[in-house]
Amino acid sequence: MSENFEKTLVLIKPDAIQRSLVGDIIQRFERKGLKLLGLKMMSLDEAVLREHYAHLVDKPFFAGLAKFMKSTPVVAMCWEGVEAVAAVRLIAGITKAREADAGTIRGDFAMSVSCNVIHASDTTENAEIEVKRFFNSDEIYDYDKTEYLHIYADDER
Ligand code: DAT
Ligand code: MG
Repeated sequence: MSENFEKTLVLIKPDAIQRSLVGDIIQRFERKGLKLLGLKMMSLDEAVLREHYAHLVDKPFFAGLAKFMKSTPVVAMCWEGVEAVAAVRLIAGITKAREADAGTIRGDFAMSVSCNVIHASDTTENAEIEVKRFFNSDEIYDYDKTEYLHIYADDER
């Protein structure tokens, strides 16, 4: 397998859970051609949120962000593909959902800065850390996705 294959972490946030968008969101990643390696529902506590949002703990909105992220369980997913981290960020759309491009998940499903339906890892370094933060190694599945034969050219796989 090409070294360009990457794993990335996506969280479906509480606003999307409340608004019954889980299926629509998963479908976007499936239709793109990404491979699902891990999927589970989980509740996040303050400790994991302080770690996950370490770059934001000093912001005035952090308390509200943590309360929101604890308000329901989230759906955690690990997706794989060639340069998957950037590809997933692209289809996620920018943080401020009401300005996100139409066709992106945030652009199509959300209006808010904080209630923006999904989290997606922003760099390959962070993706590695974040997949490990939310998944044990035995929760990441290794299998052949036969569809890959049609998703990538021979020299991309
Ligand atoms: P992203 O989720 O696009 O990677 P980020 O890492 O800067 O954006 O922020 C993480 C989350 O924190 C973001 O999805 C929503 C929330 N957030 C960011 N900036 C905010 C703000 N100015 N006010 C309220 N919530 C904010
Ligand atoms: Mg981020």
